[in-house]
Amino acid sequence: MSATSTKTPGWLDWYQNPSKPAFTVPRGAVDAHCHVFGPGAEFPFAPERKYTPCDASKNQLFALRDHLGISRNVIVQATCHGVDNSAMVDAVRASGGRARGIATVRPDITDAELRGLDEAGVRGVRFNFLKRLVNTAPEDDLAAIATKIAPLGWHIVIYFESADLEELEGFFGSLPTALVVDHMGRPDVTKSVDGPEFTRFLRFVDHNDVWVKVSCPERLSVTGPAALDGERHAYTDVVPFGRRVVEEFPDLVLWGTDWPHPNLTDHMPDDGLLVDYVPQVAITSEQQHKLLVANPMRLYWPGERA
Ligand code: 0GY
Repeated sequence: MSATSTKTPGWLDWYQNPSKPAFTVPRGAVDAHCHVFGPGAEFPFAPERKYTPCDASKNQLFALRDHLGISRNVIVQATCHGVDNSAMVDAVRASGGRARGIATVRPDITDAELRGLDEAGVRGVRFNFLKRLVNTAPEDDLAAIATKIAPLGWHIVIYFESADLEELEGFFGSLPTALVVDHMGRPDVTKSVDGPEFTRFLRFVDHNDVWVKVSCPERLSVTGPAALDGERHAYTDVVPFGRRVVEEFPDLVLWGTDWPHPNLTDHMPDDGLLVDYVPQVAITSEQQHKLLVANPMRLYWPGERA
């Protein structure tokens, strides 16, 4: 690999040999948030990236999918690849219809390029508002992208910090497509689930065309314990937030591993144990089926049987 592929100092690689989950996911389960990184030698990372990861290839992702008992993936363009969607598209194409993609595009993308992405299996774009990940695009540019993708029936995945929702929600409400929020809008889990910040988020979901990923407890947790060493009750401080969203919006929730877990600095979770987090937030088998199968199938494979 070239010198430009030297990993960011302190980078944690994804967990090798994950355990088998104790929780058996329902048949047809979808991992609706994961990424591929490179491999860098084949798909170089973007010059404007904010981090350089380890490789995480499509075949490694598909092996994890099979190991966890999952059927399908939604592969979200990672910021380390910028607007070059080729690694993600290559993975989606190689999945044989078992993956969909979320792209990152510029406002000057042509309709023909968008149709090419759609044909490959892309079903949305991601707007990222985290300053540590991207140089945030002006709202005019994002609105132009939204106008271009809306006729395809795509949606927009939004990634933001909870403290920024107040400023952003007017813009989000003006967008012409469904929205999918990453990681529950990144709540500060040291605050109350009934407090003003999370209440604002729940009302935002209620008043708009919004789906929510109840993902990334490993990123949001402050107290842990971590999904390591056989721990079956990981991330207990995040559970009330996930549970609240699943209970209020059972038909609008999605779940994903977030493999290969970019930018974690504390620990790298065992993905098998991460699956065991699911029944902590989706308690009934009906909730679990909606979260893992029915909802993602409706959004990403409408009309197809799980
Ligand atoms: C996530 C979270 C992160 C990174 C990215 O595309 C990315 O680089 O999404 C993060 O660092 O919080 O969803 O994977």
